[in-house]
Amino acid sequence: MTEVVRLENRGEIALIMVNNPPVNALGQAVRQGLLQAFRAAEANTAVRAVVLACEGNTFIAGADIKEFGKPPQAPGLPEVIDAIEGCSKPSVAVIHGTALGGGLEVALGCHYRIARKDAKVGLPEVKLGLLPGAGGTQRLPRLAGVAKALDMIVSGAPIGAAEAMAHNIVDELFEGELAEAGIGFARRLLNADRGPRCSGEQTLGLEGADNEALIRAKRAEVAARMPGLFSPLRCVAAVEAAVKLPLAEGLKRERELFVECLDSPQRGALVRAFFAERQASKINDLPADVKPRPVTTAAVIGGGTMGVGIALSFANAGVPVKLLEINEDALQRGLQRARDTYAASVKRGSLTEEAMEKRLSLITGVTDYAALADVDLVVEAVFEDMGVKRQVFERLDAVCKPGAILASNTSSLDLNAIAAFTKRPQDVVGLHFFSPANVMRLLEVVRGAQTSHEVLATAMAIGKQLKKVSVVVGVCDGFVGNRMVFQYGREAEFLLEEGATPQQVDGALRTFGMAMGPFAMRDLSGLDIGQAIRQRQRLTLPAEFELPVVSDKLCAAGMLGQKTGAGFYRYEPGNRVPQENPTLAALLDAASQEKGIQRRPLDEAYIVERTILALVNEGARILEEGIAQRSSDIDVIYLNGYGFPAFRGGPMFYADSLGLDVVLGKIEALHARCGAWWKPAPLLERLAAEGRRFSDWQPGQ
Ligand code: T1G
Repeated sequence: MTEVVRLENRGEIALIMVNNPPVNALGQAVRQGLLQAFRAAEANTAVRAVVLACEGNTFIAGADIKEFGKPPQAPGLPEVIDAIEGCSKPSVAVIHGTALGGGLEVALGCHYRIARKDAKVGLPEVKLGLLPGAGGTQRLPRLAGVAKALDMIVSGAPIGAAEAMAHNIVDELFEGELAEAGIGFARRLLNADRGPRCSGEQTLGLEGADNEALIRAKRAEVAARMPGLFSPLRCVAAVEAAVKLPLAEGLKRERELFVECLDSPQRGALVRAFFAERQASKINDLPADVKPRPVTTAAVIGGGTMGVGIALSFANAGVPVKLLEINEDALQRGLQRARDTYAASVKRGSLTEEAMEKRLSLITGVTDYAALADVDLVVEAVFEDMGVKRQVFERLDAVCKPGAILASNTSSLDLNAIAAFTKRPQDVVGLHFFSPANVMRLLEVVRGAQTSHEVLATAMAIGKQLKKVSVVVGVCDGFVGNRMVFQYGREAEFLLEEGATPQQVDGALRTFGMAMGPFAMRDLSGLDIGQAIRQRQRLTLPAEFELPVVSDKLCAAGMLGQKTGAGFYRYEPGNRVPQENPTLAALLDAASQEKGIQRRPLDEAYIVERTILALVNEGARILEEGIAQRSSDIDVIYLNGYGFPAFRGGPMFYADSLGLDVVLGKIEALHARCGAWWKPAPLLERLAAEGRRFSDWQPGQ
């Protein structure tokens, strides 16, 4: 065996335990150990059955993702699973935690499976740009049926143990100790004289449905809903092979398709995104011994859209939260908004009435600051005005207990100035949620100049508790996400003055993979927000930094986007689908004439270059100023808060994939053509000259 796989004989039953923290990933030593252990059990005549279980929090959670892209090391996982399935003695996989990817495939190679009631099983490979490459696409349909297999493999979403049992993936549920449950089940198999049962030989799942139709429908669904993604269609093709081919040939076809996915650039981007999200939780200069403060009660100031969304986030995480508004009427509106939000989830079936009431019971409405004296954390979510922020933070400073953390949800104001309103700047931090705060996973944790290590660690811990993807950012106008999106939106608007329409710009960026085009996004958030920022910037911007005029003209005409029924697009009452705004063409002509621009058709590549490279250039400045710790943090922000396509890895990863010399060349050409905004960031120039990538760069280099 190896140090990560242990074999012990419990009478006539061989117990194989995997112990490869933190998630029992199937690294080479685990594969080697499993192969040796099953061969030893096979050879031992005293052994009549085999039980496979894992130490730690979970059954095997998949292949070792860190191995992808490196030369394969024997034994391969398919070889290990063949040995398991081919064992002449019945084997039982004991599942707890999350049996994912190769972990579930190992379990499917075992002859029987039992699962702890709170366990989950899944095949999330598609989220990494892959497909199950060790028999999952062939064995799962044979057990669970083609429809269920297609859903699980194409979505990558795990299912609970009970659902797995309902679909023949798991034979029995258990509670309590793993090895005992497995050995007990194995003994009952032997007593009932039940031997090996190979999943690969099951046919029940392939019968009784029009599998061809199911596959056609899923293929059409993937083509419509996941344009641009490489692996989902290959997932469908692999399941189709299970329907059409015997197991051995199906496994070969699966392996071919798996290698196609492994070699695709999308796998590289998606795997990097997986690790980038986990890397973002690490703070470079935070001493290892810093412990977060306990947060058992919270409060939110402001019952508007953001404030209620934040309060819901705490309630969803089981944290009691007080919602403070300035008067009873405003408070009741806020509490009603909370109830309505949950009621919509109940109506959709994604929340039970009971869960809704339980969560609502965690939200207490108050109007008196004195009620906040005992809370551990307060998040201010009031109007974006420094005068209002000052009033709130002075009150909080006077009322809240020593050690309470005072957080601001400000999206662009100076957190250091806000901290200065208090006598405890070390306890002030920014928690920038994204609307809707109870849905969006991204949380920018804004580190003030005086924010203490402990408060920063606590902010990251509360972000994880709220199931957010937390990224530490520094203090500047717009932090990271909004600072970059301002450049992106401005360039998109300049394109309207040069000759494009909103439909063309949004269409080009949707084709690139953005979840939403910039103009549909701005109509959603409201054009007046950008107008306020532009007005503030006009006071300080040097003359050579001109601004576009189209959205100002729309604001002047009262067209602020969805909330007024028209902006860059027109909206029918109660309908959010963007339609052409018939008054826009004249307005675009006026804007172009005002700028002395002869309108001309623009191609998609130019539209993508003008907008995406604007993100990259600003991201390089953000890195150099130390506002973000690493380029992958910027990418995590864009993947989780701005709809950047995960299969492209994020703006900085995308630039690295183009090559920074190529990116610099394009930005220099735009600088010559479009002026001051396009001055290449010095870091970009340096890295390009040195032949390096953003992902190679560390602060201070
Ligand atoms: N390989 C390597 N490292 C992994 C890993 C994996 N599969 N899963 C997690 N880690 C690391 C992670 O980087 C982090 O490291 C630590 O473990 C804790 O992770 C052949 C080809 C299991 C639900 O996609 O979904 O099998 O930051 O913070 O919140 O067909 O990890 O501590 O240094 O996420 O408790 C398929 C991916 C692989 C599962 C646990 N499997 N992992 O969540 O902890 S492809 C997956 C997860 C495959 C086969 C194919 C989650 C989790 P560090 P964490 P968590």
